[in-house]
Amino acid sequence: MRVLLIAENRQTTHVTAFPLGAACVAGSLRKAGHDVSVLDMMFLDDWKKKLQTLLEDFRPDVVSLSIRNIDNQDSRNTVFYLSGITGIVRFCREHSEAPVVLGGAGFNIHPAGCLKYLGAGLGIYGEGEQAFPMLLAALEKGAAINRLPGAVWMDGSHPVVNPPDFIADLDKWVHPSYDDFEVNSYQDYSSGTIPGCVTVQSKRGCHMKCIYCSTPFMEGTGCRARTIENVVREMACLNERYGIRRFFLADNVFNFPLSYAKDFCRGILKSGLSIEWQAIMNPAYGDDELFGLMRKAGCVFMSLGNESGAAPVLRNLKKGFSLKKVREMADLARKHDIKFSSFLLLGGPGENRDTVKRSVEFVEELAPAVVSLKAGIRIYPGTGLENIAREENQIAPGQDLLFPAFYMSPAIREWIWDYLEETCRRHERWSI
Ligand code: B12
Ligand code: SF4
Repeated sequence: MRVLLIAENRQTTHVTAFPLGAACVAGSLRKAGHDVSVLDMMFLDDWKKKLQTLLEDFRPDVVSLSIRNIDNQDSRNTVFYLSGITGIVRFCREHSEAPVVLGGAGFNIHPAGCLKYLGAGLGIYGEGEQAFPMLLAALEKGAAINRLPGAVWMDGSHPVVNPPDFIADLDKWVHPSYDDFEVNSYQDYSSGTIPGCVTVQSKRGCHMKCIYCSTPFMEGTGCRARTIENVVREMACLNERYGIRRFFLADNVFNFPLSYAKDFCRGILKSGLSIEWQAIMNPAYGDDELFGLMRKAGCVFMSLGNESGAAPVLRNLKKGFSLKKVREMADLARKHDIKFSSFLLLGGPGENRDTVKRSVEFVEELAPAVVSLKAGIRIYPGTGLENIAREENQIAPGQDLLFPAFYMSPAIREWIWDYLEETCRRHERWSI
């Protein structure tokens, strides 16, 4: 089939995020024998012109849309990106009769809500590599789709969502088609705090139980890893073919399993690649050997997801690590010359004036290169935080969490923003 795949994200918050999900889907569609055309909107000035040309010249049998973010997860300056995406779906409908299939990390937050809101007919919940070709095969044959894993469709005016299957063997299915994207532009364009880079992913899934997180739904609770040779080969190929030397590991938790993280670094060292990379680290796992290996292998920066500096709040968020461990990780990073950012996600259950103050003091003591302060936690459907928010009437009965809603401890609501603004005025590289 002729499949048009649109990567809609144009956000440059922190970084121009490489559309790795769309690249993975493009790769699997090509492998399944489809004729694929990709439209990446990130660097386009006039997407309508380009999209119209593609719809008219390529004449897709199916139009598919990769949705990365539905909102900016920001309780103070909330932006609901999905409203902008309605225009893209409408435009496709006006210029083509092809069915529109949705997918992506943002779509996975609330597949039923996205499908209905955008007025599209079909979607894939979860990973697209295996499920999307299966959906296309069914469409081609005119077969039923209601038993396909991850299939999302409209039954009259009601969206129906099938549970996803998680890919067991990532090596077999994950072959991102980087060639379909302007990888060099992603490396060259630095928009915010993170220098331009290209993303790679070595594993999926997270076993942790942080009460607000959507990842276990999207990627499962078991860790599934690619072989290290495979990931390193991909990075070497990007390096040789396009001169890519700055990478971002898109893994939710780079440093788990610890032995895998160490082997990954050893794999890069063995390959002789001269690159720089950064990763998202959970403070729960790490030792001197890991940090030494990371630095030698080219890691220059890590996002240390400590979220709070007050033990009772960490416990309530079910973060699964201690403040002692966070300090140890920061010390190791400093020792091995890896810069790091710290992130405070304030306002969770049990947060009060004392815990906020302790968190700020804790981060001052850590002295990261960059600090990001957020108050109010986005309530994602199906999470423990949703249950707490409902019990405390922070969300109304029946309130649809497609639209951004935030948990905010009542004890800090009145004064938190003034306090954070004042805190940022005292610290050069801290921001809200
Ligand atoms: C790495 C990451 C980052 C890095 C990005 C670094 C970089 N250079 O790219 C950093 C930390 C900078 C970041 C920033 C932000 N992020 Co972020 N990020 C992630 C993370 C952990 C992984 C994304 C990724 O690359 N995944 C790898 C690919 C392979 O997976 P995928 O995109 O999901 O694609 C698969 C499926 O979705 C599906 N699929 C994808 N497209 C399509 C299309 C079709 C047609 C089909 C059928 C299927 C399909 O198949 C793919 C392969 O299996 C996700 C969490 C997560 N678990 O997904 C959050 C996530 C995407 N981020 C999120 C958000 C909100 C943001 C920010 C807006 C936060 C902020 N306020 O700063 C910014 C926006 C950045 C931007 N410019 O867009 C949210 C989005 C949810 C939402 N509310 O909309 C997520 C889901 C986290 C969460 N809360 O659960 N992020
Ligand atoms: S460690 Fe990260 S990805 Fe895992 S559940 Fe917690 S916040 Fe989510």
